[in-house]
Amino acid sequence: MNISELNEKYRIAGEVEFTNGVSGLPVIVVSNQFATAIISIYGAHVLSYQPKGERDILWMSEKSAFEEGKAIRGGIPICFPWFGPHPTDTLLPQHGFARLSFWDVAETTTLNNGASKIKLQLHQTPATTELWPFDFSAGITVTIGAKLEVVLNVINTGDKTFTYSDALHSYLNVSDISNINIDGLRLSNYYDGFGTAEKQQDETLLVIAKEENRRYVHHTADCIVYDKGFSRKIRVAKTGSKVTVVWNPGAKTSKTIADIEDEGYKNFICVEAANSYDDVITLEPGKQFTLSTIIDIP
Ligand code: TA6
Repeated sequence: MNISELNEKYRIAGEVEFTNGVSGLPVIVVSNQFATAIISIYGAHVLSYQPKGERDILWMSEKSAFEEGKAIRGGIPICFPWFGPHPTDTLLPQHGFARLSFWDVAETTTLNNGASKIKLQLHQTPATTELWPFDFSAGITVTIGAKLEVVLNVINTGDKTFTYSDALHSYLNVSDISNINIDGLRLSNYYDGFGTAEKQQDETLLVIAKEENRRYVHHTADCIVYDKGFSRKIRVAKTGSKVTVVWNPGAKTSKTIADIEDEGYKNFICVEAANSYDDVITLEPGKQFTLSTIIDIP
């Protein structure tokens, strides 16, 4: 559907509008009593969520590509049907094809409490089947209210059991990485990057003083990012996930990532709800599973 067809079918006057975003990629602009938000149809990707009177909760790279075939850097990329490199073929796209696909708009609704609900869907296509030989229906439901909720629901619509990993790869907007610390991870075990040695975090508040790529396992608690520069805290809650990823590339690695400004690493921290490691999801035909993240300023 083109922009005018989308507006005709799914526009909610004064609340939900479809338009061409950067480089013409179609986006959904939401504005209600709680917040404004922008969702890219490419990737079913929340680009911005700004509660009334607040700075954006999500970070977006000034150097992000907005181009079919490339991932958007910032916001909330959807990693599916694998998180990180493909488990057996590293030539396949990192973090799967969901963030590189155009999704279908399925629903726009105003909820009774005034929040806006947007639903997008993705099914197998010949291109996805080449990368991942299964029939599926994936839904992303974004609710923009006093909290931002992003829900990834996956249904096995085929006749073969499949296994997948996933993540809601939230980039949180912070004043400066040296101003923040993260609560909610104490006594959790984690892997460093893709390493195999499991460590335990002793400290209550995690300070990010260098590159970090921690995958906390058996972790279901909320994380709170305290940001003294912006005088706020961001809470990241989740359901359907036992792995929490905390990622910041630090100064050196940031310079090697083409779509992040050299100093860009200072302004975000990723706190991600994931199913990975011993929490990958196996779905028999007809079964479904739901992962969600809920982000707010408590
Ligand atoms: O979630 C952390 C991570 O998996 C890191 O290993 C890092 O590579 C990051 O995601 C970004 O991945 P991307 O493919 O978007 O560059």
